[in-house]
Amino acid sequence: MKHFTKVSDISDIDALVKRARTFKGNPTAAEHMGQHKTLILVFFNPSLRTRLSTETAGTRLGMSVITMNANQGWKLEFEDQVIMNSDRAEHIREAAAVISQYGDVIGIRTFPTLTDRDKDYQDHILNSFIRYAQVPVISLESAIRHPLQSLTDVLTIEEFKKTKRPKVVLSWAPHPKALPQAVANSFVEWMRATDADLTVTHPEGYELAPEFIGDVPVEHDQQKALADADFVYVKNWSSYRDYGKVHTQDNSWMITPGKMDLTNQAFFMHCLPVRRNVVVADKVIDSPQSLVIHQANNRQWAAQAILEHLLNQ
Ligand code: AN0
Ligand code: CP
Repeated sequence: MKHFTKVSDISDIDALVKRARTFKGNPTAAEHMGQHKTLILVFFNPSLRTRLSTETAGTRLGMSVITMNANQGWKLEFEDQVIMNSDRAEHIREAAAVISQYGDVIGIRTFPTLTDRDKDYQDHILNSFIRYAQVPVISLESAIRHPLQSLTDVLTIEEFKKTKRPKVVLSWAPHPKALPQAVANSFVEWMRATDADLTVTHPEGYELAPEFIGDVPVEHDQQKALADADFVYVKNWSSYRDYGKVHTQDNSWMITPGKMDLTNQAFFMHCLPVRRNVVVADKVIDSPQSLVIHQANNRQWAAQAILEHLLNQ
């Protein structure tokens, strides 16, 4: 059974991006293919873009869409052979099997613990759903990846790039809260699978997991990294090494007009939500070089292409 949780689930990224662009030009291109099929989206934490874009995508394919907010009150047990006398009222084995009785595709959104690195990097919650579900599962952002966002970002770069192999810089930025590495991990994973010249820049201590960064060049001098960039993708993440910790909120890492001046008139990208004047200065996010709303728009076409891909099996 096909699932969608990571780049290696896709054998032909170009074809998928092409299909997403087709949907962008013609949203009703496959308006009946999901008829009489149900999409069930389960959110263990809040979402604006992922929720609305995936609901829209399912509806445009003719699917019925049910969204379940599971961030309050629905406490699932994921461990096996436990005596279930805590506040966890239902086991993942039954929960995933039950959802599969009603849904033809299941989407799961979950955040990491940011305290238990091993469990997070096994993607314990998402993989438990996959193990016990009887239908295809889509990751709506897991503990360590955000593949719908990354597919969107590949699509957006494809639309705006002026050279075949653009220079793309992923820059860490400050943030007051500890955030997952998911968006950064996934972005690197997808950039490595496409034709891009990627550099990652972050302060010491924010190294990404070795299995994600691979041999991608890392430059600790942000200004050096930004030189001649065509795309600047900005995201905060907490430490992987000192797991889940925020070492610095050094605001000298914020993206400012002066930093964008170092680039090759680069486009500014961010997955949103973004903290203005912490991560990026107003002048940059409000400039014509900012692609953040294009990215949000593209979420629906990426989701539509993925849903069609999973229904076609
Ligand atoms: C989340 C994160 O960094 O993973 C969601 C991004 C899609 N961001 C926040 O919680 C602010
Ligand atoms: N970019 C993104 O996934 O946003 P949400 O958290 O609002 O879904």
